[in-house]
Amino acid sequence: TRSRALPYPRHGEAERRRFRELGLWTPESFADFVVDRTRRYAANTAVVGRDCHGAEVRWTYADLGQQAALAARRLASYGVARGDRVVVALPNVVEYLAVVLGLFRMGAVPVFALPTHREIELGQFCTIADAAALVVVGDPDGTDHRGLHKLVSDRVAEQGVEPPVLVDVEEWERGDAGGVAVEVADVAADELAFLQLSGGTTGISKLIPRAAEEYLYSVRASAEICGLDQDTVMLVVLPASHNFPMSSPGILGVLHAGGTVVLAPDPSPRTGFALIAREHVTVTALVPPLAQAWISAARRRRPDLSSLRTVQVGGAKLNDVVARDVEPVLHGRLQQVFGMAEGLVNYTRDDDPDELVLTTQGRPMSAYDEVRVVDPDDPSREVTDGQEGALLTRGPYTIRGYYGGPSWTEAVNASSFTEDGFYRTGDLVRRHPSGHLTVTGRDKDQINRAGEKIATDEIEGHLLARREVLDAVAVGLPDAYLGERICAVVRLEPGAERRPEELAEALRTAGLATYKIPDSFVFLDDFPATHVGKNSRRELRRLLTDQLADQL
Ligand code: J2J
Repeated sequence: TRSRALPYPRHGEAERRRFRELGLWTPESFADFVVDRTRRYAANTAVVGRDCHGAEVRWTYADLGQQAALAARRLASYGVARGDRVVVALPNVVEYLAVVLGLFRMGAVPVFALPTHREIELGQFCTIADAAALVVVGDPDGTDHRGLHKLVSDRVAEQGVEPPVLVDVEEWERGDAGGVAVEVADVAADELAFLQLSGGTTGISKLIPRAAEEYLYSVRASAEICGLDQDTVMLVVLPASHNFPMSSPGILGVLHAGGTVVLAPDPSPRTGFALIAREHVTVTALVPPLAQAWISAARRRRPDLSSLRTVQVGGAKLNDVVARDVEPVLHGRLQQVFGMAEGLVNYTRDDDPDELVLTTQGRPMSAYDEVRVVDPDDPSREVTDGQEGALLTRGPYTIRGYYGGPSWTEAVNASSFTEDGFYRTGDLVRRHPSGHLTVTGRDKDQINRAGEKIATDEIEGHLLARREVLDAVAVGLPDAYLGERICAVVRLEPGAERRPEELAEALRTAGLATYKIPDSFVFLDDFPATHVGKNSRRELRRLLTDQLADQL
């Protein structure tokens, strides 16, 4: 009864033909991928981790194939059908893999949310995607998922969309599988396969449409660059549904190659080190703050990290000083990864000179990635190598537009892509003669807090919704650990009391994910004056950032 997936902007016909002829794009769908790899590597260990009850689980590829089939059957018993969008908001438990592969197997379309998302985010995802179901699991934080589902449903219904059914993985495991076996779907490689989340520069979530032919190309290319094979053991400490641990080369890269995925229940060095020693982990992916925390813990505890061959760091800019400590302290060779869920992923390579590995964020994975570094004030002009410019990109696995009805995407697609299909990344970079990129800054209204992307607009919007708040600007302040932390600068009604805790609580109650709640508040009676113009909020943010940074 759900609507079919919407059409969305895609590569042109000539390009599609070219990528297929070049052998970059293949006819393999995600349903094929699940069936093929779980058969091909049947006896290998696919997954090690905890289930949602906290019990240790080890699945072979054959087990994983069965678990995916069982998950598909259970999802079908909730009414999920081929082509349906399903919002998955699960932590790093083994059921996450069963659900995602189960959805692929039945030709349904996962929407990759985070377990930390709340009704504002989940409500938007369900509305834009017209989701048939929301998949969650009881968690140690004691999230009231029934309550959350009710709040999400109310928001979705307000938009005139039918609310999703709630699928609680913990509950379904108590009952029997129910229903009948679900067949492997006959899915075309160019169909919408899943929706990934964009970091976001606007208050409205942007959903990223991905199809097997282009995405699996990036997975295969990444697995090759990173040398994955059946002996690979990858520790996943970042949220499994984030694009980095999913595909760079991530979980999908490991499953492609027949290696083992080890899911860490939490990202602490204690948990990570124990799993690395026990499972002989060969590769892991970290964001810079975690790399820093692991380095400092490893210096104190001297864990056995001898199996670790590669430590990937990405998602936010890695400090050069921290970069130098990775290899000596964590044992694995550093690989910097600069990617985005919209497409382009850059890697430093194993045989790159140390200087490039330490000071750049890598070069594009594909020879067919097109990179333009342009003058931010005159995007028609490319800057020369070594000069800072705005990064635009186009290529075989970079999207051409976001997903959703015209009211969600029209404006955002027009501003995020050039007329000739380049994605405006919003990143400022310097290109080296070797093609390596160093990220030097950002030209988008976004805060990167420990790799989590937060749209300044969104925080400001929720603050401005309060009657006592006359003006609000969210800025990212430099933070030694997080990279950036969120500071909300607020101008209150004359006479109103300054109660930062109350404002933070108000945002929480409004239903915003916790990682978006400002770390600090600054109250000003007057905001610095800006030139009037449509970018004045942006200018105001810059002025305040400079002003506050000076006071640090
Ligand atoms: C500086 N900024 C970086 C880096 C991402 C692999 C790795 C990361 C992501 C990711 C991903 C950075 N140095 N090494 O999807 O497949 C910032 C940039 C970029 C934005 C994208 C992957 N690595 N960034 O982080 O979609 O600003 O993807 O445009 O979450 O993160 O964020 P996201």
